[in-house]
Amino acid sequence: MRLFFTDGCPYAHRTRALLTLLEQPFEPVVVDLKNKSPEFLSLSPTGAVPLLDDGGFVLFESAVINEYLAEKYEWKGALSSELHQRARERLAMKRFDDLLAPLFFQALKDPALYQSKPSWRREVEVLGHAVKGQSPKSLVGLHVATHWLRMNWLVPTAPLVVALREHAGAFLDEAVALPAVVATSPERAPWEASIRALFGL
Ligand SMILES: N[C@@H](CCC(=O)N[C@@H](CS)C(=O)NCC(=O)O)C(=O)O
Repeated sequence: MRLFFTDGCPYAHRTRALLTLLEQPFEPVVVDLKNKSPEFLSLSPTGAVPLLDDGGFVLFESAVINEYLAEKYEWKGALSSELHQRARERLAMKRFDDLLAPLFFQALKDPALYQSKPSWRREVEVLGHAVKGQSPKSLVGLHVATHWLRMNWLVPTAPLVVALREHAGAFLDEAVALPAVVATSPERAPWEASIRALFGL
C-alpha cells in the first residue's frame, strides 16, 4: 500500500495518522506539489494529496480514504455504534471540510469573512454537539486534529479558533495529543514559515 502525501498537508496528515494509529505499514511517497511526478498526475484526477494506492485500487479525498481504511482494518472505534451519533460525526467531518477549515484559511487574508458569513458560529455548535463526550481516538478525532494543531500554531486568537475551543476544546486538544497524531506531525517552524509566506502574513 502506497500513500502519496506532503509533510505539511493537514489532509494528508489525517491518513498518515490513521495508518500509524492502526499500526498498518505503508510505503510513503512524498509529493512535491510544485513539481508533481508524471506517475502521481496519472493516478490523481485532482492533483491533490493524500492519494492512496492499495495494490492498484486508487482513492483520493482524505475523508473517503480514512473511512475505507477504517473499514478495511475493521477499526471498531472509527465511528459511534449509535445510528444518530454516526450521522452527527459524518456531518461534523463534512462541514468541517466544506466550511470551517476553508473559512480559517480564507480569513487569514480577509478577517471580515467572520462577520459577513456569521452562520459558521452555529456550525461550530453543531460540531461541538457531535463530539461532546466522544472519544477523540476516532475518525472525527483524526479528521479535526490535524487542522486544530495548525490553527493554534498560526492564529490561536482567530474567532473560529476561539469558538472551537469554547465548544469542543477538550476533544480537540486530546485529539492533537494522540500519539499517532504527534508522531506524524510536521515540524512547526518550517510549516509555519511556508504558510506565512504563502498567505503574505
Ligand atoms: N479535500 C481534499 C483536500 C486535499 C488538499 O487540498 N490537499 C492540498 C495540500 S494540503 C493539495 O494537494 N493541493 C494541490 C496543490 O497544491 O497542487 C482532501 O480531503 O483530501
